[in-house]
Amino acid sequence: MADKIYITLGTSNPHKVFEINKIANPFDIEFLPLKSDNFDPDENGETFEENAKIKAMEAAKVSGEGKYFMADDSGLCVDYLNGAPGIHSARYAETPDKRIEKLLFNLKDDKKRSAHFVCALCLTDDKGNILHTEKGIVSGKIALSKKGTNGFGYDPVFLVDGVGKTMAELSEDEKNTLSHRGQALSNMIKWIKINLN
Ligand code: ITT
Repeated sequence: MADKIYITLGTSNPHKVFEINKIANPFDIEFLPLKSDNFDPDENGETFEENAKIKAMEAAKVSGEGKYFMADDSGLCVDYLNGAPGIHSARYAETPDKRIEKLLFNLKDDKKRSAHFVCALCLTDDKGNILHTEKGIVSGKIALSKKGTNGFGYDPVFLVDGVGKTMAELSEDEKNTLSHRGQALSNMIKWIKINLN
C-alpha cells in the first residue's frame, strides 16, 4: 500500500482545513494546518489563481517543515456586481453576517441575482516551486434571505443551480460533491495520487 501523503495547508481559515480533509482523507492524503505565526501572505494578486500561488509559496517559505504545500483562494462572484466581492470576498465587510447583509442590500429591488463560487488551488514543493494548480466553479443565484446553517461564509445565501437549496442547507458530503472546492480538490487529488506516490 502506498504511504500516506502529508501536505501543509497555507490558510488561516479552519473551515477550509475541515472541508478539504473531509474530501482528501479517504484517499490517504492529510492536509495539516500550517504551524507558523509568520504566515502573513500579501494577497495582492488580481486573480484567484495568483492569490492561491502567493499563499502556497508563502506557506512553503515560513513553514520550516513539510514536503508539500497547498493553498486555496476562493470567493463569490456576483454578475450584477461585475464579479464582486470576488477576490475580496473575505474582506467585503467586517464579519460573515455583515458581508451577507451588504450583499443582500446591494442586490435589493429585484436585481439580477446570478453568481458563482470560484476556488483556485495551488500545490508547491518545499522550495515554493509550483507543482500543480486546479480551479473549480459552481453556479447559482443569491437568495433573497439566509437559509440553512451548514458550511460557512456566503453559503446561507447561495442557491445552487439545479438543486433548489442553499449551500448551507446541504450536508457536508453534498456540498463537497458539487462545490467549487470539491471540484478543484478532486482533480488535485487525482494529480497527487499519480504524481506524488
Ligand atoms: P485564507 O486566505 O487564510 O485561506 P480566507 O477565508 O481569507 O482564508 P480567501 O481569501 O480565499 O480565504 O477568501 C475566501 C472567502 O470567500 C471566504 O472567507 C468566504 O467569505 C468566501 N468563500 C469561499 N469559499 C466559500 C464557501 O465554500 N462557502 C461560502 N463562502 C465561501
